Amino acid sequence: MTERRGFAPIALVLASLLLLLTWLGGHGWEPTLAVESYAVDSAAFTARFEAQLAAHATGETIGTMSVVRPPPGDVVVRVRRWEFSPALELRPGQTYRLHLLAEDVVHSAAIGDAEELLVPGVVKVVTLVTPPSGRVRIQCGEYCGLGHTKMIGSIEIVR
Ligand SMILES: [Cu+2]
Repeated sequence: MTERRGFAPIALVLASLLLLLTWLGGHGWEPTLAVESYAVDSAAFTARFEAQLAAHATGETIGTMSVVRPPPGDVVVRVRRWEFSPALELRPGQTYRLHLLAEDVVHSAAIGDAEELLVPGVVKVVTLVTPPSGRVRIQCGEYCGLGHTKMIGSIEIVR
């Protein structure tokens, strides 16, 4: 008898666990935040930025920002008040290495639940395996002035 009464709470716990796992499954995609970083001089970085723009810009813009559709692999992202540039269109289920450089002051790149501090002069490389669809939210998590709260990058997943 005691065992039977004990069943209801256990079933409830199991059901809750199942719900939790289902919920987690729905949020299963997580970015891999790399731990790689290297020093760079800004002229060299700008040259890479411009080369990427020349090779992979779609011709579209979002506001004043160019939209770039780079192939999987290395992607150059310039971070400054108050933008992550360029706007990116990435393919689903591919691996990209975002080379992020803060050009003016300290910023950060918050992607998912993780965050990388960005200090001028040092590139942080974030490895990103893209989700099947939707957008990847990247925003600044380090107060950097008036436009900080609107400093959100545009990464759209396109086929
Ligand atoms: Cu900021």
